Amino acid sequence: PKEIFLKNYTKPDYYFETVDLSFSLGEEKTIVSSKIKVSPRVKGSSAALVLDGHDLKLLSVKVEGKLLKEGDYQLDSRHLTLPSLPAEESFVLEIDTEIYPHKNTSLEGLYKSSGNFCTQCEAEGFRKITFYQDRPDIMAKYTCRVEGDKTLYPVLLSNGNLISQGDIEGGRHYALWEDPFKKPCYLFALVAGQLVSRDDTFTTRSGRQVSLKIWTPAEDLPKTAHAMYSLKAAMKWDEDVFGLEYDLDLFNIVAVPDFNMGAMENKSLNIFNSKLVLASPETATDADYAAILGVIGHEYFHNWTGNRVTCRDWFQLSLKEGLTVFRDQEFSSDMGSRTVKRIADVSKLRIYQFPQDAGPMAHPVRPHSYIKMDNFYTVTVYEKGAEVVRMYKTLLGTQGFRKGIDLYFERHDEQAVTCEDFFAAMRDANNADFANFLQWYSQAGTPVVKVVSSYNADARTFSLKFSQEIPPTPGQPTKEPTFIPVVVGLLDSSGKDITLSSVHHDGTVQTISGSSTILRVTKKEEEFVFSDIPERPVPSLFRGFSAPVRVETDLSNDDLFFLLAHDSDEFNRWEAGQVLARKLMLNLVSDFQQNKPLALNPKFVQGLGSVLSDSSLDKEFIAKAITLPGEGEIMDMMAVADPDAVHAVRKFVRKQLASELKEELLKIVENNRSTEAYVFDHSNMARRALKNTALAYLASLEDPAYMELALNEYKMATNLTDQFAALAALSQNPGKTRDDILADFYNKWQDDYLVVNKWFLLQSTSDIPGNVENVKKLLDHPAFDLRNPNKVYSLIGGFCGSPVNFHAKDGSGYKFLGDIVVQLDKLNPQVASRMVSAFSRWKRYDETRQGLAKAQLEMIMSANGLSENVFEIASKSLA
Ligand code: DPP
Ligand code: ZN
Repeated sequence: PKEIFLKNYTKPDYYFETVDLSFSLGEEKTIVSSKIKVSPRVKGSSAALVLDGHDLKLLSVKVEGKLLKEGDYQLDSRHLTLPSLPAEESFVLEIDTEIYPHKNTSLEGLYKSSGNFCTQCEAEGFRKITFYQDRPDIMAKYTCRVEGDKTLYPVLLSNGNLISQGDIEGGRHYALWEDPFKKPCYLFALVAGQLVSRDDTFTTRSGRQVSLKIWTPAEDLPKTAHAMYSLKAAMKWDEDVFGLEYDLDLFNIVAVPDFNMGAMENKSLNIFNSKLVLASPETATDADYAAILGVIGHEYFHNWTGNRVTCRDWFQLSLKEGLTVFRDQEFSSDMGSRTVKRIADVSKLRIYQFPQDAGPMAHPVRPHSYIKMDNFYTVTVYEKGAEVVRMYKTLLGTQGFRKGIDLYFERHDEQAVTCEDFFAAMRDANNADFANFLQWYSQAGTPVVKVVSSYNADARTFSLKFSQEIPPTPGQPTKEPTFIPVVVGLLDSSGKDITLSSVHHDGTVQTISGSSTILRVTKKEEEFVFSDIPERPVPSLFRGFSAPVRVETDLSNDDLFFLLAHDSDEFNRWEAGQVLARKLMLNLVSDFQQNKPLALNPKFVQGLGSVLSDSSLDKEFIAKAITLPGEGEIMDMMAVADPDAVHAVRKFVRKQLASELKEELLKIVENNRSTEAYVFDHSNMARRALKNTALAYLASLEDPAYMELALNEYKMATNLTDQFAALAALSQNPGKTRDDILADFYNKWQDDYLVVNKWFLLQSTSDIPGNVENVKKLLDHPAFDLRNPNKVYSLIGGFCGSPVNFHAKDGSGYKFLGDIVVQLDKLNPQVASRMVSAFSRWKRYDETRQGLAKAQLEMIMSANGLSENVFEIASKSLA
């Protein structure tokens, strides 16, 4: 397999101006005809034109209407090369190919899902449709004619506007689509099938009437109301916040059950994994409703950040993804609670991205190289990339950030650009000094920032000394300091923010007014001194998580309890509780490893107890504040990760908290029930979140009274959020109640595949000892199918995400995954590669586990016909 490097980027020798595609869809094969107007970048160029192609049968090639003979071109398994061309001026290239969508289990290119045709081209799937320069800096105007059987495929969709349609002989019909905007081929889409639509309209602020359609099989149509609500909310929000309007008269969304990713932003024809479209109160949880809102927003926002302005090459992926994730985070914040959304996003970063940044697959927000681009649709490019965008906003403020965005579109509309172009727009629109900020794009690894504070009572000054260190990552043994914005406030002894007047730094004095300020930390070591501070303050650092770093401070436990109780920055109240919990759990882990008895610090119980009963707080905030850090987060902080000890400790702390706070928890359950119809809004979701978190705590006590309570909640529930939470609470404890209730739930929902996936997930993530056997049995369950990515993510992904059983010391979890990866790789390399990633941090564990995991990785590497996708992850993990 070949590695591709950013530093080797060169401009294409040929551009494509227009592309006319024609598909004749069939049951055994599909014929794809393309007619491309090609123009040389340099007139008279003698360069060869190299087209990508994969799993295609070439039928014919014509240049300027003249059929080429074998020998006029070269064909190998990945390319079609045309050596000598009439390259003085533009010319017309026509290619016919044959493809086999019904056999395509990789779910990239053109494939069938539940009997319907659909496409997925990003990153490099278009080459599985026809020979093409499959790279994002080739932007062309497309037409697409789709022809198929009228009964089997009554609906024929592609990008842009419908130009004409009609019947043709043999029971077939056609539709001709034209997209007026230039686009890279990764945004091409085609859908054909038996679908019906929910229709609505949106009038843009300049008066354009946009027809909105969400397409699903007929039986799912009632479950599209929330998706339509989300789409209209997103369209309005982008106008209000960024001044960005939709640019065509039609916007289509299609939901398909078999899809590798969450969704795809194809121009005017978004294709979605159905789990991110379909929802009803009975079949989807609050988390599903929120995810749908966020992802519908995300894909819609790509219309500007991604489609109108796209990436020059795939190394720039974060240019569109980091920015669009940032936009969807902001959208969801504005639609719900900003603090709670921030907590959820930061947790996600810590749980998934920090470990990636510390492992063998660590890569910068803009990677330097890849073997398979699909492997770089990562939490680093997406979530850390969004944090990088957020730092611009922190530094520039809302208006300055907006000026930067405006300039970005003014300069680059309909272009394929780079991360520097975005940086330059932000800088130039604001005359800003971004110091060494660009390091965020090129260096991997999570910076570790140490903060030491000191108060001088005589001088009334308070000093903060920062030092930063970015750990080595593969290929990057040493790092340069980067620009870290630190938002700081200082609390006085009553818990109020001190009004800040000035800060000294590097021989200069900056005047401040307000209760919080941004310190620009750009060096390896740096000191900031606040003046006129009347008493020793407690500093609240990195408010709102102002930079994606790990922070180590000299704050005492008393300081942290104080912040938990008083910080005016709600995010940092939560953070203080998490820091305390992490410290306390780490200490308990070491007690556990030394066979010492475990005891929970009563101040911690008190601290959480007072949050729990503080009626001035948002209920979802309370739910988050009483939720302990995950096992992975604790293991991350250990020299050698010990999944058994961490699991035992987390369970112990949960039970102890439940037992000491049970009266309060019970009150919460009782006071937060509702018999009203389901409403998706923040206050109702917050109420349910708090009630269900309390219920899970109570059920962990294994007390028959609380099991009865949970059983009752299960039976009385009027929506899936409450019902599934009660089921999850009950299924913590092995036994007959658990078995019965799981069976009952399956019987109730067996006809709804999305709910059944949740049922798989609940079982696969269980910490019940020896759960691997249960998961193996579920592989043979009639509702399971290895070809469907969602099912794989639920059953196999879920299992690997639950430390005790995946890391079972007998190696049974590793063996299970190794076998599955080899099987899965033959069907769907992208999904197999996601699964094999669970092995990537094997060096974090003890020697026995290391040996067992390594053996599985070696077994995978030796498998016949291994895909480049799995090869890249497995080989880098072993390196
Ligand atoms: N569809 C994926 C996303 O929107 C890749 N573009 O993030
Ligand atoms: Zn995206």
